[in-house]
Amino acid sequence: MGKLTLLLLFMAFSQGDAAADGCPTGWSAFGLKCVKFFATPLDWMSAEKSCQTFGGNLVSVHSKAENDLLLNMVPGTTRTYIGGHDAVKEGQWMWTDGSVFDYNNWCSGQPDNYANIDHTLEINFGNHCWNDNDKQVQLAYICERPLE
Ligand SMILES: [Ca+2]
Ligand SMILES: [Ca+2]
Repeated sequence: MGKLTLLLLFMAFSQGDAAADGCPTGWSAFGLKCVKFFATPLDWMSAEKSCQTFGGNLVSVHSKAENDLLLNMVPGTTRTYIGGHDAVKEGQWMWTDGSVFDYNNWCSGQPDNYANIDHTLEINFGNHCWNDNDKQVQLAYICERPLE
């Protein structure tokens, strides 16, 4: 790359609309990440791909405090995807961002692998707990991206 190209790249990064908390406008600080709720329903894979366009993934959750923060972003009873799945191996839950699956808030009786097609994770089911769901169902979703 030429010096001018590098300079333009530097300016592009420098002039981003990052807020004081290190997150772009419309995104909220969430530990060492930024998160945003997207109301337009998508199937789970399309939701993950949408998050990837922002350099992120569907959000992962690692504590009750984080789970509560996310639930506060979700309007009312809106069912909402996050990044958990057991699509690789039944019953082996993983996060799309590669972090360890070390916390859960499953609803009573869930995950039930209903009809053997429930392999993706929604966060605001029933009494605001987690459900494994059919990935084709279109739901709202929450993305995460790194701090800037
Ligand atoms: Ca499953
Ligand atoms: Ca289920």
